[in-house]
Amino acid sequence: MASTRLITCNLCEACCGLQVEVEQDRVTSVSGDPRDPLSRGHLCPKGVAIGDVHADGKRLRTPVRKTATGWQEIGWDAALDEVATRLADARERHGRNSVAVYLGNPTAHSLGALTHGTAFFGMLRTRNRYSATSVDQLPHHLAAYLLYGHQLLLPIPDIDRTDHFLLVGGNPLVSNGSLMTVPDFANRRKELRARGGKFVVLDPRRTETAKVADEHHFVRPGTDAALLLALVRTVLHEGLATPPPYVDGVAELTEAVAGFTPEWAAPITGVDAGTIERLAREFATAERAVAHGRTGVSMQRHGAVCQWAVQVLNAITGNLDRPGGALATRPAVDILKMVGPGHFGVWRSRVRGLPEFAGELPVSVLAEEIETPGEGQVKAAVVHAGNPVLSTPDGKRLAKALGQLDFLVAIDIKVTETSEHADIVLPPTTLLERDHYDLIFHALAVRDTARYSPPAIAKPADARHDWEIFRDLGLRYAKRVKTPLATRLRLRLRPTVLLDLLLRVGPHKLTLRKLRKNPSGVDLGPLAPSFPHRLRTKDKRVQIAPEMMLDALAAVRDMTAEDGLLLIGRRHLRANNSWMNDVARLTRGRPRHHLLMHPKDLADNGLVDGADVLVRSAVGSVRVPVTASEDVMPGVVSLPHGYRGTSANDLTDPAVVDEVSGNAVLNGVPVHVTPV
Ligand SMILES: Nc1nc2c(c(=O)[nH]1)N[C@H]1C(S)=C(S)[C@@H](COP(=O)(O)OP(=O)(O)OC[C@H]3O[C@@H](n4cnc5c(=O)[nH]c(N)nc54)[C@H](O)[C@@H]3O)O[C@H]1N2
Ligand SMILES: Nc1nc2c(c(=O)[nH]1)N[C@H]1C(S)=C(S)[C@@H](COP(=O)(O)OP(=O)(O)OC[C@H]3O[C@@H](n4cnc5c(=O)[nH]c(N)nc54)[C@H](O)[C@@H]3O)O[C@H]1N2
Ligand code: SF4
Ligand SMILES: [Mo]
Repeated sequence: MASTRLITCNLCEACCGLQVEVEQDRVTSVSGDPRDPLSRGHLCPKGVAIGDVHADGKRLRTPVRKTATGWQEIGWDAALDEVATRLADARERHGRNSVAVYLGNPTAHSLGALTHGTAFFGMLRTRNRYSATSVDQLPHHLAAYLLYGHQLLLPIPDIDRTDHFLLVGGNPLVSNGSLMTVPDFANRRKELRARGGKFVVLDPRRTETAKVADEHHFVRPGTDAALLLALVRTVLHEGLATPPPYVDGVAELTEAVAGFTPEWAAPITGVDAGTIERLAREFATAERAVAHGRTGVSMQRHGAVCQWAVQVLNAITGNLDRPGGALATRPAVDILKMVGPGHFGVWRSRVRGLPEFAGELPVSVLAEEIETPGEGQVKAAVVHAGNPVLSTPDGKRLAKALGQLDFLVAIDIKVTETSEHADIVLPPTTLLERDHYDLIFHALAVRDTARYSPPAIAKPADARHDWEIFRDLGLRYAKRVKTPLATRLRLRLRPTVLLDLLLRVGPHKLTLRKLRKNPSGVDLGPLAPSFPHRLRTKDKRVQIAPEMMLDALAAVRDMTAEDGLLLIGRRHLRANNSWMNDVARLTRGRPRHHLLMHPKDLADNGLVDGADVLVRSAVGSVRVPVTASEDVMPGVVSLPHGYRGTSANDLTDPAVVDEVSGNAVLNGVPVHVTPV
């Protein structure tokens, strides 16, 4: 007998409400839930495949241990005992910083990993904490921390009410939005057009999103800081600035950006000076405008300056904290109260001296921290829901380093390019078997809503949820390492008990009961102004020109027009980072991990459309087929990340980071392409 269940998809940031038909433990069909106030019936091909992740024959159902003859299934008690013992041993022998932690992307998409993982990882008290943040959005958090006083106080584009949307380095038609949870982007874009609004995209590739924009301009990868500062300079220089009264430092800013003229930026960025001036004027004079910069401008050499400049552009044009501009959300669970405001550079990495942010080090230093002997060397590691061998710079080197560890445990649903180096893999249940409330992405959405979903499929008796894994690891570890009673008690509470508490003390005073009664979600309304009182800065004011950013301008000023091929990434609607490339439903048709190159560059380099080519960078090479495309800017090649054997991160270089934040530089990587 089939039954219909309502779930919240957690595969990307869009949080779509889905209706799934379930027969025993199988999903037989999936559709969008039209009653969801945020996703409004939207779903994408990955959502359709959510049952395939669950049904995957290669998914681990029990813990496995590596032996000389291959993986051996072991019971939960034996696995958890061994992991807790080995981690405690490493700490006793080599100190607490000898145990590293890497948290991958799905961590942020799991209720139980957030409620219980944070407690367990806190118990390890290591400074060697890493996550996908530093190959993704670290510059956003740093900008929010400096300007608004909290790493998670990220103003979100009010796309449903704006008249002018300027998007730099994002592809929401494919990604479904990022740091801007925006399901159903296609229709929201249509509504913007119907209101008479304008949509402008700046991207080195004419992407799926760029194709539906009113205007698209190619930008040379890694040069957006020059472009954005020239926009800021034009607004200020032409007297178009209308910052809100709680913004300080506009005079210092005006002086600091005086030299960043459109004429200077044009040859560097490839966007002509007249266009830069016009874009600045149109943005500043639109009734309601908002700029948003995403991964294209955060995983690049001046990522922090870019994300700061995006905030500056919104603020000086009066579009910060106003409808149709960028506004702080007011989610049912106030994550600003759960997570600290952040801190920067309180300690530095042992080998290279890169700064921590909010307790994490940039993952670009992980391999060297494992390889380099001495006090504080990483000897053991926990990888949760991550695949850094494919997702972080010079993954090949990291794989080798992981192989040298005394002990590695991976908490993952599969044996992957990363977890294959583990001694033990602990597999949690999948989304369909556990309840879900999106603690993070409700707080980053273009509309305030709240949705709780109970499990759609009962978990087998011997399976463990991720929170149960953390609970059982934590309680075992606490037998070896002195642990506060509060932590031990917290580990024993179910995530839903914590969730109910958080909802009750949240700004909307909701309860789990109320959410259970409204399985398609509760609408809490459009984003609303809340500054300056919700600012977390000490004086409730915004210092728009923080010293750290002004200091960083010197390096931007040194930029010159350069040639040579630069590598950028690419996402596909039917792929999800490194881990859904083996779902049959999604991978039918032509392979899509080819290199895109402009026909002129093909000819200049003596290459043939469709042939295999060798892409070489400072750290490595990959062999892939090349496809001619006028959709990439001349001088740019594009390769998606996340593919075994042709990993883009065999080309990216951990030695090169955004000098301000330490974020990896994954876009704008110098490469040579030759025939094979
Ligand atoms: N060159 C280049 N590199 C990039 C990027 C790029 O654009 N270009 N993008 C970067 C970005 S934005 C990100 S976020 C990172 C992602 O980097 P990572 O988070 O390191 O990698 P993912 O590919 O997301 O791997 C997720 C892992 O979690 C496992 N998993 C899935 N569901 C669950 C679950 O419920 N529980 C557990 N425990 N495990 C689960 C999957 O099997 C997979 O192994 O990659 C970054 N790397
Ligand atoms: N289908 C699908 N959806 C996803 C994911 C996925 O793998 N597949 N991953 C999820 C994750 S973890 C994230 S973080 C989000 C990312 O969400 P987005 O950032 O919206 O997604 P991307 O496709 O990486 O978009 C980055 C864009 O930046 C452009 N770009 C590259 N270099 C530069 C540059 O130097 N300057 C400028 N201006 N642009 C540049 C690229 O061409 C690309 O179009 O997507 C999420 N959603
Ligand atoms: S857009 Fe994202 S949340 Fe929505 S169905 Fe697709 S993967 Fe799931
Ligand atoms: Mo990401």
